[in-house]
Amino acid sequence: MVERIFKPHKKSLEFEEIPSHKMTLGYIVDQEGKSLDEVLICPMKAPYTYTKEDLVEIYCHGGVMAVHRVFDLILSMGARVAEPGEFTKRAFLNGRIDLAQAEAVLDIIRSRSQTGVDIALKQLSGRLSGVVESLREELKGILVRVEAEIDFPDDVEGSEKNECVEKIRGIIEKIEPIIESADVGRIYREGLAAVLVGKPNTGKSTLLNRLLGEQRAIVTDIPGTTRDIIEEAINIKGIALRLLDTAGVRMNAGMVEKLGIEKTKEAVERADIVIALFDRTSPLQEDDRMVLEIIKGKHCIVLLNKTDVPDKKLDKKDIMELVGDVPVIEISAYRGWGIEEMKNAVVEIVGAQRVTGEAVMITNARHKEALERIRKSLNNALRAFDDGVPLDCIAVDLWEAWDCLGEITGATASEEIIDKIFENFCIGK
Ligand SMILES: Nc1nc2c(ncn2[C@@H]2O[C@H](COP(=O)(O)OP(=O)(O)OP(=O)(O)O)[C@@H](O)[C@H]2O)c(=O)[nH]1
Ligand SMILES: [Mg+2]
Repeated sequence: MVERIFKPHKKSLEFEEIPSHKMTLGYIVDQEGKSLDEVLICPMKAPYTYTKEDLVEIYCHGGVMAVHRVFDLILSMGARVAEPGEFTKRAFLNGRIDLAQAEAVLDIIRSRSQTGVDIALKQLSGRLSGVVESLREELKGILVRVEAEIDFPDDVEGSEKNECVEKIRGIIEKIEPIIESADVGRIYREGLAAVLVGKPNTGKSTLLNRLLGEQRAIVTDIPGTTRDIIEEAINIKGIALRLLDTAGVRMNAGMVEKLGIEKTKEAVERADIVIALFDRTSPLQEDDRMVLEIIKGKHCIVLLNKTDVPDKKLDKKDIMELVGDVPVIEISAYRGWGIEEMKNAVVEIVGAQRVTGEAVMITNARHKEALERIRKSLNNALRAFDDGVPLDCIAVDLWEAWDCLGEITGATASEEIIDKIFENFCIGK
């Protein structure tokens, strides 16, 4: 089709002569010969393309009109808009990438932090798939032995069983750290919900503004300034944070403020991490105790704000005793003191140190769920070996684990799973 609508600037050049994977300049022209835009086109011959099929890319000028004119022309000539994820789905169906790699493409598009992209890129390069494939090979070795023993029970020695048990244990040991990495991985991909809480006037909005580097939230010395939750995205040392500034928590609040406080409590419930502020210039009050109550049991960082004021009425030691095993950091949101230390505490909570190594990480809930099922099946098999259960029953557990491993890379994934994955893609890609 493109040959009918593309006129190269070099008049003598026939469309078929344009080399694959090379850019050529020309016009897109409609049926009447009218030029719609000056463009670059890049024909790409199979199999070295995204989908392993013949592709052509057209680079229009930016803006809306030029793109629409070219787009409408192509549609009027019989092309159709790609379904969500269709290109990546074709790449998968044509065997260029496996399912885990296809999902990595989605993760790259959606990632909200640099590290999230790094993890997804590793997955796209086949790191996870490689591990899954090698685990499948190992499991296949075990299955071959178990099946052989079922078919020819007299030919197999007793030590075989011990060896299988050892090998299954080995697989479980390899799976466990990957499952554990999922929570950290999710945080890198989606970002971490961090909520600022404290009684009114402790400096929550000042801290939000400080971290954003702009005057986003209104700051006044009137307690109860923030009423509704303000959410902003920030990045702390590679970790994407959805930072929520909330209404100050206090006992004697008016109607509107009370509603705000309810929202604060809900936000704390849902948060991955809570940053609680206390004002060093005032002694601990009933409202502060209410805050301490709300944050109990959460991943928490405690900040003692306004350390720039010499007259301190709140003792760090007292607070440390009250909160237990939680970092307590002295800051001045106003002056920007202690902010670096606070950021390090956030990184520590997220467990970023686990990302830097060469270990395989997963970010995807589907992969985690599949790995958990594999671990369960393998543990069932181990227990069955222990209880002397007949081998054909043990084989069922092992086959189940085998199938689940295949679900991750798509080797044994059902059509339903595959469709669901690609539905999440944006149009086209
Ligand atoms: N000296 C000093 N003043 C601060 C600091 N941080 C905030 N303040 C002041 O404290 C007052 C309250 O600050 P906000 O940031 O509005 O406090 P908030 O916690 O958001 O208050 P609510 O929205 O009412 O819950 C303002 O007058 C700020 O200028 C600080 O580090 N040092
Ligand atoms: Mg505020």
